[in-house]
Amino acid sequence: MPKGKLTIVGSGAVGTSAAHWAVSRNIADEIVLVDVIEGIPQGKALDISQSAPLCGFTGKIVGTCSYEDTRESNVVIITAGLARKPGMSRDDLLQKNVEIVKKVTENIVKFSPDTIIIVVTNPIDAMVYTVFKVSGFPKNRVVGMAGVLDSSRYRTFLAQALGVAPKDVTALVMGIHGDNMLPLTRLASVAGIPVEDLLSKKELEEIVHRTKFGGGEIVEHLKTGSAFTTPGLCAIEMAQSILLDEKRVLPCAAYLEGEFGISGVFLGVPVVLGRKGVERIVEFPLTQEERDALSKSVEAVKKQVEATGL
Ligand code: A3D
Repeated sequence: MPKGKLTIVGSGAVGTSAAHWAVSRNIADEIVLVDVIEGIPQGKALDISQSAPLCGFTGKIVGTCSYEDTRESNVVIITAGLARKPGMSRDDLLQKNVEIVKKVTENIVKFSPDTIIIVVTNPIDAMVYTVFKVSGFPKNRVVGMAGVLDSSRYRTFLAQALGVAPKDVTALVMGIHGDNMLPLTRLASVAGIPVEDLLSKKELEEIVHRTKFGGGEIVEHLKTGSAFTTPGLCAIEMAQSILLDEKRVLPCAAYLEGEFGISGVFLGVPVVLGRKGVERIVEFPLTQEERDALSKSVEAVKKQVEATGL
């Protein structure tokens, strides 16, 4: 059965990582890596293609600066734009990245009017809105990556504190990709056992705090950019669920129209991802405290969206 065509726009750190994971997981028949800098996507695609005999990739990988090559993509991941440096917030990237993301979206829509777009460029909750507005796509075909990464960070820190295998920890982070995100302690569990029964309140508070600032912690170490290996994998986790119609339940920035009592913004919520993109938002009851925390996320996202001028 054909798996489809995947385009990754932006061949920097995250785009290259995404291409690497897509090849190692063999999730597409064709992978197209795009950038504005001549030579970069071509060289990187060639390098990655030479891993095929070792990892079992059976498709084709193309590096290009021309959107002609992206024609009829089934899924497009947008990573084009500036990344954070120490001392910068995600909001500092907004104005420059809005311009980049607008241009990229116009080109994608021109050659792949039926595609599903996964947005990674920061500040993600505003960039995914930008793609939604500029593309004119229905809400199921535009989605943002952040919750998969924040939840994976949360699960990692919980597993480390508990001394257990990370894959046995299940946890959900909702809301904005920023300081006001909402790691849900109430729902985190290890093999079905609530973490609240295994860790103290203080330990859990420290883990929640580290999760919220997990991206910044990496930026402080790297100094020249932000996290890329796991962000690339998270985008591929989403692309794979769409291309292979896996119907995974993943936390993603999805457009809300009344779910969780919120409308008119993209916000991190659990969704079912399949061949049609965001096939369903999984709504469940929140406590008053969680609803209040989510409201703070909504206010922060609205401010970002206002700043885009869209
Ligand atoms: P970087 O390594 O600088 O790569 C960005 C690439 O985009 C460069 O190769 C640029 O040449 C390219 N580019 C710039 N303008 C265009 C354009 N118009 N068309 C095509 N390509 C273009 O950055 P990165 O890969 O580390 O990060 C990329 C973006 O992802 C940044 O905005 C990061 O903040 C964001 N990011 C988001 C997350 C989330 O969890 C949401 C995680 C990590 C990074």
